Amino acid sequence: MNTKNLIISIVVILVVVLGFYIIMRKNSEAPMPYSTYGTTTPSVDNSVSNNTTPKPATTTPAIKPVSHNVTIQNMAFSPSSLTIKKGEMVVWTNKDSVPHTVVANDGGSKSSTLNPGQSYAFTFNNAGSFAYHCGIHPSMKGTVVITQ
Ligand SMILES: [Cu+2]
Repeated sequence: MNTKNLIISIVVILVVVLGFYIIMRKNSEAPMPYSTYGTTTPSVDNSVSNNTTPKPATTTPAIKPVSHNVTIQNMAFSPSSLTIKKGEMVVWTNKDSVPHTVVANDGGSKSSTLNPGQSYAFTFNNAGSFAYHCGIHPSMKGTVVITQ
């Protein structure tokens, strides 16, 4: 009986001491992550903003070439004469109520029929002069001058 009581009391003491240990550990560990989170969060934010800020600057010119818009409206190309640089793109958009086309005078390139609201894009990789007209309405004329 005495030894049993001793063993039980020792077990109880061990459990209590273990319980204290666990509570002490939780209390001492809890502030640690908070303090480290507090110090790492601003540095993470800085690296993210530093990484994202230059990204658009470097990717934008690589993906998107410079583009110029020519509006097709009131049976005319506007502007009818456009000067661009080699490698740049021209986008013709039909804002008229009838279909039009963009056809090179020398027959080199030709858009499909542009219905109202449709666009045709062409990138000029060679310097020179590109004279064009509407294949449906030959009186509609335009010129793109491509400089080096
Ligand atoms: Cu036309």
